[in-house]
Amino acid sequence: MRLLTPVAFIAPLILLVSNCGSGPAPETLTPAPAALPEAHVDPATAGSISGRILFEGKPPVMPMIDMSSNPSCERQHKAPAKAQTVVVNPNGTLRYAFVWIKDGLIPARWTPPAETVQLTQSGCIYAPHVTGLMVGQTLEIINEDPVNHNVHAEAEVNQAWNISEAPKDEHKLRKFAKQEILFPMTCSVHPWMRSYIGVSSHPFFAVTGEDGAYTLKGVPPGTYTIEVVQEKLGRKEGKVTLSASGTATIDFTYGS
Ligand SMILES: [Cu+2]
Repeated sequence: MRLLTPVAFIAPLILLVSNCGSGPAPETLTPAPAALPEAHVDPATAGSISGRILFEGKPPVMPMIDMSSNPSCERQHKAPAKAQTVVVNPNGTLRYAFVWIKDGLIPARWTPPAETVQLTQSGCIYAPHVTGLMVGQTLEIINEDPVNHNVHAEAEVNQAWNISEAPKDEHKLRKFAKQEILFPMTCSVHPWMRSYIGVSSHPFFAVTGEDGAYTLKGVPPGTYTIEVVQEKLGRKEGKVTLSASGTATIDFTYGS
């Protein structure tokens, strides 16, 4: 057996001693950036901002999605599914428009809700087509299909990622660290699969539904820039002033 020399015994002891010095701890050398104050909304003066996202002109015809390359996907649809790139509701409004307060809020740290936001792969289509959630909130990704999907967050401000999700797999949970409005969520297996994610640092955002309307509730009084983002038709913004306990309305109109 090889005997250890006295030096081999002493060296680790010297290292231990040097680590117990009385100098400043490393973290005190680089002060943390000033944290934003926690957001506070006075319910006595909060109001709401609402409106509709209108579409003027002839609605574009959305193509049928060709799933023939994957019969397991195709079999789940009685009739071919339509692309959801531009969806005009029967009342002449736009569905799947993301609306949010782009500017005007006092800088603050907003706490995300504990509830997860679900994104489901069903019939090899993402549902909902557009999803909004807060920075730090959990996105729960579900695969209801009998096929493998590959969930690809094509984020640019946030870290992009690409994960596979097998049928009946455990739901994948992901959070986003930064505000980013909007970025595509695609599937590397099925090229037609495409949805959009909006990550907001505050809770004042909405995605329009079948009525093409939105309401942002619990907003402090102030003057705000409201922005609408539509994946194909682009961005529009407008200013609105909300009085204490008031309601403000701002509509946006896209055209063909
Ligand atoms: Cu897929």
